[in-house]
Amino acid sequence: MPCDGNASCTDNGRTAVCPDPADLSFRIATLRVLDEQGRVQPTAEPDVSEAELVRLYRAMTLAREADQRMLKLQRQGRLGTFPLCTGQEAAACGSAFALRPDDWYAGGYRDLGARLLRGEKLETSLLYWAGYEEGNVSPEAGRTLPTSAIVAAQTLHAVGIAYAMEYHGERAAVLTSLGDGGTSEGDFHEAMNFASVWQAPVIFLCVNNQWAISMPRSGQTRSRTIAQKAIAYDMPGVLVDGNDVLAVYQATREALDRARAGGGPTLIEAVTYRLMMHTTADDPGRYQSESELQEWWRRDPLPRFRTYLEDKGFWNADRQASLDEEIKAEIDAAVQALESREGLAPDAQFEHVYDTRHARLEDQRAEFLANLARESHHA
Ligand SMILES: Cc1ncc(C[n+]2csc(CCOP(=O)(O)OP(=O)(O)O)c2C)c(N)n1
Ligand SMILES: [Mg+2]
Repeated sequence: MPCDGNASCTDNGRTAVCPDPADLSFRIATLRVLDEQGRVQPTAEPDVSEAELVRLYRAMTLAREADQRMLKLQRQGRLGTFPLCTGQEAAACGSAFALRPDDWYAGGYRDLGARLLRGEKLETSLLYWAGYEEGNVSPEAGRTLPTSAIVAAQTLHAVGIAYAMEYHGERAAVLTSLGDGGTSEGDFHEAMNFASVWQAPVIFLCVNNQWAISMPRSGQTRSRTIAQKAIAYDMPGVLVDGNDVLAVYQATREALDRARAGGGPTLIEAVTYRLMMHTTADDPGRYQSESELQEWWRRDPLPRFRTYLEDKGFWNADRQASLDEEIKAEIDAAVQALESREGLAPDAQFEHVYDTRHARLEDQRAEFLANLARESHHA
């Protein structure tokens, strides 16, 4: 149950994570299950089996380790530019963990853990960021849309799907995720509006990582919370500690249950932090304060969830060691599969734009190839 701000949100770190509900002139439900040390608030603890909790922890760990390996690959020129998800595993994994296979998922570009939980192979994610069209296709992930690099566009797709399901009488729901910067896009507001008008079964998860590239959240909106934007659309808005995987799971689960039962959309704000660069093409040292970064590393969602699992007797150093080995082997295999592929032609970017070849695009391709030939001649 979302608390009223009194029960599970009273530890010292809370005000740095989300505003005190008492400071707001309206009511926004807030939710936290694990405090920053990983201690559980028993009345808020969701009922999840040991095996399922371990599956969730594994997905978070795989996302973190894959992210860090991808960074090395990119630095070695073996992978394209990509956005890092380190620090945001609880938001991505906790939300996707609440989905059923017959629900849809329409994510953004920083949701690796969610895609893995949906069943996408790591190799497919690597193919996407290496520029292969096949990276857009992951039948193993079921009802999961391809990665959206267009900020907030996926929220419209999600509402369309949710409306169609409602129309056909399907009792399933859609989860879409976007960033704090995405809430400045018209697409987001159009999506929220029609989701509400149609009472479509869709959950908007805003992963507030405090930054839109170098633009801080304060330069994005004057709203004290992003969750409160739900009020304008007359839908529930929930503020969760986005580094608390159980809180994200619980909030998403309740919103999904409500949506499937005909209760309409929900906006969830998961407050977290981008611990690495925006993408590998960014240098956050130019705009991010070191002390703020350190403050958020202290709230790292992974050790926090691990402490919870250890306290329950579900986890220990031996299990961690074998998981680390298993994950390393999985990542090695995915990288090997990527690198055993034939390389992409330099003009591969001109394929797949249209179903049939388009004269103007073909002119651009010819110009591009001519430039490339000229440059390599000079070199
Ligand atoms: C429609 C659109 N405008 C601009 C961009 C360029 N762009 C890529 S990521 C980004 C920042 C988005 O920030 P946020 O929504 O907070 O997500 P985050 O990257 O922090 O996860 C921008 C402006 C884009 N991809 N799509
Ligand atoms: Mg952001």
